[in-house]
Parts: sequence; C-alpha cells; structure tokens
Amino acid sequence: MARHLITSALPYINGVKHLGNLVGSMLPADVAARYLRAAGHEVLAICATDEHGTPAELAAAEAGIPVEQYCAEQYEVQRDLGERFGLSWDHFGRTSRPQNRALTEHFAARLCAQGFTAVRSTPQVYSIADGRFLPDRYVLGTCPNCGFERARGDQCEQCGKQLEPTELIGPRSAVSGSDQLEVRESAHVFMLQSALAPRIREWVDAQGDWPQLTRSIAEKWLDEGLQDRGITRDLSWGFPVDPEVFPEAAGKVFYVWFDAPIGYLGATREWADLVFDADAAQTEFDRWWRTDRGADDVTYTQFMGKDNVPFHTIGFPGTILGSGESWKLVDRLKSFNWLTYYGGKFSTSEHRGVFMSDALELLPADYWRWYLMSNAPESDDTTFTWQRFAEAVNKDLVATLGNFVNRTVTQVVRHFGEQVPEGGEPTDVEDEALAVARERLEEYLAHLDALEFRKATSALRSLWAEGNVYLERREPWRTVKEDRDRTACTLRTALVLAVVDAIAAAPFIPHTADRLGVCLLGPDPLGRDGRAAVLDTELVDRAVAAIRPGASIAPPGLLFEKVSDEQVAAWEDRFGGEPVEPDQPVTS
Ligand code: B3M
Ligand code: ZN
Repeated sequence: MARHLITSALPYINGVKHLGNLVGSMLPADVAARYLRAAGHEVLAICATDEHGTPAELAAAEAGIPVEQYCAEQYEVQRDLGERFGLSWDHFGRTSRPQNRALTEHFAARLCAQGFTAVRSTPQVYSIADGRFLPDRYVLGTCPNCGFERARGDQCEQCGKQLEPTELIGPRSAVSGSDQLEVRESAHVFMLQSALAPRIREWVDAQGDWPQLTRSIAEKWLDEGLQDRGITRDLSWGFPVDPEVFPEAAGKVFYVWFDAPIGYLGATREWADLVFDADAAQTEFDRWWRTDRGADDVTYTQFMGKDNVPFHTIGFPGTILGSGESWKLVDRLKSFNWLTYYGGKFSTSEHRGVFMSDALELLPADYWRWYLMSNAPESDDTTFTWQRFAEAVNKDLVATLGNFVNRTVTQVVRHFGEQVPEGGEPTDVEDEALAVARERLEEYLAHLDALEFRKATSALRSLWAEGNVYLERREPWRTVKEDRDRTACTLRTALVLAVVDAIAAAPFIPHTADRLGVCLLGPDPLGRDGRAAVLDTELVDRAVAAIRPGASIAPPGLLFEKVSDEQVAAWEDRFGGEPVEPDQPVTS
C-alpha cells in the first residue's frame, strides 16, 4: 500500500466550469483517485475554488453583489456540481479560507527571510475615472503581439502571450470602459525567480516521471530565462501582505497566482482541521506535506491544463524551494491540451459550449465522464461535437457494456430466475475467456498506472467487448433448449465478466459500476469488504469466487440509453453546433 496525494488545478470561482475545464483537471484527478483507492492505496484527493484576483472581483461586480458573497455562493454551486459529477474529493476547500491565509503569509515570510523577495516600485495602470489601480484583467486593449482587440492585461487570449497591463495598445478600463488612464508608480513585492532559477532547474532536471508535454513547457520557460515576478497587487480583494514583513508594500494584497497553489496545502489543512482534533490536525497535515515529518513516502500527482504548467513547474516550486523548508513537491504532473467546442474555445464569458450544469440537465454524469475521458485531449487538442459524444455513448456504453450486461442478465432471469445459475463445469472456452479478460485487465491497469487515460479507456472497451464475444461464441439463448448445465455455466461465466467489467470501470463510470455491482454482488460491492472489489490483476479470480452458484442477483435494468439523432439535432440547435472560423477570436 502506497500513499498518494492528488490535486487538480483549482477551478476559478467566476462561474460554472465548462467541460473543457472538467476534463483538463478535475475529472482525470478523480479517475486517478478512484483507481488508486480501489487498488488499495491510501489516497488524499484535494481540490478547492480559486477565489482571489480580478476574475472574482469582475464577476461579482457583474452580478452586482459583494465579492465575499459572490464567492460564498459560487463555492456552493461548484461543490454541488462536482459532487453530482461524482468527483470524490476528500476535501473541496476554498483558497479564501484562514488556513490558506496563514500558509500564504508563512511562505511569503520565509521567502523574505531567505532573501528571495524584494520590494520594487513599478509602473501600474491607474484609472482616473474609477479612482483606482487596474491590475491584470482590469485593463483591456489591443495585444502588442497579435493585434487582438480584446486582450486582457494579464494575457492575450488569442495568441496566449503573457502581458503586463502597461503593454496593451489603446488601453481602457474593464470597470468603466474609461480610457482616461495614466501610469503611476506603486511598490510591490517580487519573488526573485532569477535567483531561484538554478534550484528550480536542478529540481526540474531531476524529475523522471513527467510526461513530455509538461517537461517541454517547463524547459522552455527555464531556457528563456526566469523573470522576477510581482506577487502582490493593488486590489482590495485578496490576502493583505503582512506590513511587518513588507512595510513598503503595506496595503497591497497577494497576487492570486501566489496564494492559489498554496491553496493545495490550505485545503489540506482545512480537511485536517475538520476531520481531526487540534493536535492531530497538525500531524495529519504534515504527514502529507512535510517530507521531514512523514511525507517522504507520499507520491504527489497534479492534474491541470497546459496553460497552468508554468505556474506549477516554475512559480509554485519556486515558492516551495525558496522557503528553505522540507515541503513536498510534485512527483507526477499530468497536463492536458485543450478540449475545443467545434474547433473553437469553450468560452465562459460568451457562454459558448457545454457547461457542467447544462450537461447534468441532459444526461447522467457517467455518460459525460466516459465521453470526456475516452476523448481526453492528452496528446493533442480534441474537439467536442455532439456527434462524437453520441458515438461514444452509443457504441461503447450502450452497444458494448450495456448490451453485454443486458443480454446476460435477461437470459439469467428468464431461464434461472434472479440468482446465479447452478450446474455445469467450465471448459477450455471459459478458461480462454477469463484468460483474455485477465490480459485486457492487466493492460488497462498498466495504462492507469501511467496516467494514460485514453489508452486505459480503449483497453477497458476491449475488456467489455470480450463479454459479447464470449456470449456469441456460447450462444446461451440457443443452448438452453438442449443443454441446461452448459447454459448455466455460460451465464455464470458471463456474470463473472460483468462483475469484472463493473469493478474495472468504476474509476470512469462510478455510478453505473456501483449500481451494477450492487445488483450482482449485494450491498457495498465496491467497498472494502475484501471480496471482489479490489482493482488489481487478481480481480478476475476474485470475481469467479464472488459469483457463487445460487446466490441471488437483482436485474439492474438498462444501464444506458441510446442518444438519438433527434437529441443530437436538438442539442446542436440549443448549444450551437457550427465550427468556428479558424481565425475568429474566441475568449475563455
Ligand atoms: N484557477 C486557473 C485555471 O483554472 C487557476 C488554476 C489554479 S491552480 C492552483 O485554469
Ligand atoms: Zn495576442
């Protein structure tokens, strides 16, 4: 049994997340967490809403409510949606909570004590009409790099370039639209990434377990040379800097990208405070995060979209390494390309694409989970279309897994009642079917161990398909007329395969797996009662033992329903199903 810490990039608080956000971080993190738990490991899966910064303030302003209230409401919305999607976090916290504040202050003070901060006077955009500074997204203007007219002060959405608000051409305020802007000097705390660069490089070089996408992004940044980074802002919403540590920057708040990754620790501390008493909470927290206090045997895996990689391979490790303390650093960093919507970006601001709330209104979570993970943008961007979605559901879930289970259970109930058929002895054909299942299962588990989700789903798909191959070979609907024992053995074996299918599929389609497991094995089939539920290479043998002749089963009913052409047409109509022009600007 190993110990696994799992975090997914923290979703911004500014509204319901779309399917692209879901598949790029939260969902794969959940699949990994479920798999590792099922394999018998100790797992701590942590997520939280990312609540500071200009996105939150702007969204609250648009909603016309105070930012604290906005965040509190949206936190509940996101937590509820996540739970309904089956995201099995051990804790879903908030970066605005006191635990994160204490840790953020701690890291800033440590960086200062270690000589990795400096306070510098910098030019900032000030809006005369609004009577305030306009950091990051508060300034809109034309991108100096590509000419996109709605670029934001932190980044151009069209070409991806990271920007300073002062670089925008024809800048205007996102608050009032005013172009009466001027540049004023303002003192800010900088993290001296230039000084930290050798340590960061040394650490990156030592990482053996990073996928290519992650490594190439990190190396590109290091090769271009690390700039010192402002970690404070002229905003009112955020954690205030400690004036005793940074007197010249009193009144500033920490930049959202400084406190957000610390939020992984903050949310862990929230969890510990909730679950344990005061003394134990510190110990439990340390067991996951302090390598000098028990976390040295933890494997830490992070999940995120590729745009977040620089912050997780450079910025956050810089904070950790610069503290001079023994904090856990990421071991496996799994990053994703984009899921696009008909070739264009999903857009929160323009409400383009399918959002988590829309999705659950249409179909149960498992349909989406399966589609998203079997089409995850791992090696390349992938595009969502309703046609592809329907195909994944109809071919894999309905025609392969659903059909196999339905045929098996229908035959069992029709000829033997609601119990595992008795009689008959397995032959080479059964041995062979189980051997093939073992092989597919091993392949599947190896892909899961490597965090190769698409490969894992195709191995799982072939495992499911073996059930249908076996039934076609044995034809129980025909043999029942002449050889009842033979038929009993066939259907019993098919039930074994169905149990294997269910338990293997649980990380991807947990609700269905649970339902099927309960019907075939009784209550808590996927729990830890030591019966069939452990997801490892011995699963087939445990399933054989678990499907006892004469034991009662309950028909699960149809596991999935087909997505019809009419539904596809209606959804294309409702959500928009037209490819975007390749050069059409799209925003997230
Ligand atoms: N909220 C950005 C994003 O969701 C940001 C991630 C924070 S991870 C510490 O893409
Ligand atoms: Zn641009």
